[in-house]
Parts: sequence; C-alpha cells; structure tokens
Amino acid sequence: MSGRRDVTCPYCFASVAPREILFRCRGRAGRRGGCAPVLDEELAAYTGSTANASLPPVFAAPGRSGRAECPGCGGPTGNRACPRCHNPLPAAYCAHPGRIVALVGAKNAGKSTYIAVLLHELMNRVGTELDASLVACDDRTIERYRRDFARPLLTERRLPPTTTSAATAPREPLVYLLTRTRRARLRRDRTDSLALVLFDSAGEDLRSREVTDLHLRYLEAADAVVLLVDPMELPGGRGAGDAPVQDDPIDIIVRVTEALRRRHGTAPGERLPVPVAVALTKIDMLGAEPPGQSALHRSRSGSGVLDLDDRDAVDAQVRALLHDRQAGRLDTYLAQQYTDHALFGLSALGAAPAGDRVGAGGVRPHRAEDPLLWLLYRFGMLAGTRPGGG
Ligand SMILES: Nc1nc2c(ncn2[C@@H]2O[C@H](COP(=O)(O)OP(=O)(O)O)[C@@H](O)[C@H]2O)c(=O)[nH]1
Ligand SMILES: [Mg+2]
Ligand SMILES: [Zn+2]
Ligand SMILES: [Zn+2]
Repeated sequence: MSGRRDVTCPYCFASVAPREILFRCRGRAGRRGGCAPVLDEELAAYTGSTANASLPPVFAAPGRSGRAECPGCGGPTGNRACPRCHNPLPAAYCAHPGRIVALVGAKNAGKSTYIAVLLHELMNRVGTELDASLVACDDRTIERYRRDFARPLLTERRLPPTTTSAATAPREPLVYLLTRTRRARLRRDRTDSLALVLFDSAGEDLRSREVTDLHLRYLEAADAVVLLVDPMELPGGRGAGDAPVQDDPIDIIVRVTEALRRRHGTAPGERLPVPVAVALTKIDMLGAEPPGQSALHRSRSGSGVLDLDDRDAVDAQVRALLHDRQAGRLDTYLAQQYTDHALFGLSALGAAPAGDRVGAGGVRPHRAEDPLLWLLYRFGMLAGTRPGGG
C-alpha cells in the first residue's frame, strides 16, 4: 500500500510518484569502480551554490525493488534522489511518506536553541531510551548542525545569534530521519520513520512578504506542527511598560493554518487533521513551584513509552497557564481549527542564560523531547501507558 503513495520531498516539498524517484550512482570508493562526480545542476540550483553539488550522476530506472544498476558504470545502487531537486530521499522515508514535522515560532521564541538541544537529545539520551536513530539525510545538514548549532551552544556555550530573515539565512532546511523499530511479540517487527524538517527561520518571515515560496510549501506539506511560544511574551506575562508584542503566537499559527488549509482543501468550519504541539519554551523563567505540585517541573515519567497520565497533567497545567496569562485565545483557536492539539512546557537550557552565554551549570534540557514523544505516539511509533490505571 504505502509503496504506491506519493512521496513529499522533505527538501523541495514536491509531491512525487514512487516510480519517478531517481537513483544516484554510488560512484567510486576504495577499489570499487564507478562513475566520477559531475556537477549536479538541479542540486546546485537548490542549495544556491556549486560547492557541494559535484556527485556521481542520477538516473531514472523502473527499480521497483528499490535498487537499480547504473547505466554509466553498471554498479548497483539503492540511493534514491528527488526528481525535482536531486536531494537524497532515504529508502526508509520513501517507504513511509507523509510524516513531515515542521517547527515554527516567533522571533526569540527559542527556536535555534531548541533545534540544537532537541537534535542533541535525540542523538544521545532520548535516542537510546527509545531505541531510535536520528540520521541526517545529507552532508550539508551534518555540517550545518555542527557549525551553527552544536559547536556554538553545546561546546562553546554561546547563545545562538538572532536568526536573520530568510533573505540572508540559509534557505534550506536541516533534514533528519528519526527511525524506530518496535519489537512485537506476535507480529513482525515494525520499522517506522518520521522526517524532522527544520528551517531555522525568523518568525516574522511567516507574516511578511519576504516569506519564501519554499517556506510556504514547507508549511503546506507539514504532517505535524510544533509551535514554540515564549511564555514571557504572552500578553499577561509582560510588564505594563514593555513594548507591544511583536509576534503574537496566534499570528504565526494563523499563517500555518492558512497554508495547511490550502493543501487539505478543508472547508472553513472543518477541523484540520494535523496534530499540533504547542510548547511553552523557557519554563525555567516561570519561577519555582512547590515541589511535587507542578507536573511541568517534574521530570518526565515513563521510559520508552508515553505516560498518558503525565501528558494529561502537563496539558492541563499549561492550559491553565495560558488562560492565566490572557492567552486562552490560542488554545481556543487551536481547538476550533485542529482535531488534535496538545500543550507542553519545556526548557532547552534548563536555566536562565548569563548574558550571551549559557548559565554556569551548562545546558540541562528539561522535557525538551516531550512534543516529539507525543507526535511519535500519535503516529503509532510509541506506545502509551496509564500507570494510574484507567
Ligand atoms: N531562560 C531561558 N532562555 C532561553 C531558553 N532558550 C532560549 N532562551 C533565550 O531566548 C533567546 C532567543 O532564543 P533563540 O533560540 O535565539 O530564539 P529564536 O529567535 O526563536 O531562534 C536566547 O537568546 C536565549 O537567551 C531557555 O530554555 N531558557
Ligand atoms: Mg533563531
Ligand atoms: Zn525535492
Ligand atoms: Zn555509475
């Protein structure tokens, strides 16, 4: 079944039929002969640079088995590429298309920090807990993650510079595939994957004319959305003398909703079947709560499963917090527009930064992975339990 579904390319968001997907020759390596690299014009046009665009050639083949022989050198290959932009389409992604997770948020919501921390968590602690692997889909993603996210924040402990608008920022997303195999006692093991497509964009892009065509297609293509919101920027979380809110989180989600409605063609009164996770970032700024009373301040419970009791408690607490800060409108809007949304609270850093540097205790993320775990649960990739029964 899934083999016949169209695949949405996580780089250019074109919808392609499985038989259109190209193959790329594996080229020369060690003693293996193969085609020499040539400049790939489509890839260079996509990245805007010829720097990393010299690769062994792509070719079309009816390879239903997912493998084909290169007409140039006769070598077998299983590497797939998008027919439009020539970026790699991993086999696991082609087998289970329709799982693109998009991350959005206003300027200063904490997107850049969150991307750095979430990816690190998924590659390490959380990846181990879930027995899931996070793999970058291309070399540019690996290089940019190290240079722009991991090295500055996690190694040098510097906060990310303000993300400039799409006009100057890298215009392509970081693309990862999160793959998880669920062991089943009676059935066959099931391997599923989710594409994490992360544009480190400036939030105001979503409202201005500057918003790129690629970015709009990204929003349209999203199968799940993570919206980051800075709780200190909520209407009721600010001092009376503060400047007016620049990027109301509602404005951001309205743009996302418009894009999703274009794709789904839903009537205005009809709710969108796209799960939306709304996460308050920087909850370390909310002040200490009496220990034991705040679900949000506890560590997540459950290991390798989603604890649904814990989920309900956090959801209720964040809902109360939104209403407290005159942002209940956000919750109401989501309930009207989407069949399924959930509320989260997290801290990527774990503590307030000191100037432009991470605080003395280092980066200590708190519940950073929660929205992702919920999405995995929603996509049937993670089991849910109710330890309290019921
Ligand atoms: N206290 C606290 N501050 C944070 C946290 N994450 C980000 N910040 C702060 O929020 C600012 C904006 O974060 P950034 O990731 O650049 O936001 P972006 O504009 O959405 O990419 C940063 O300068 C940090 O000082 C957090 O977990 N806790
Ligand atoms: Mg940023
Ligand atoms: Zn593509
Ligand atoms: Zn070849």
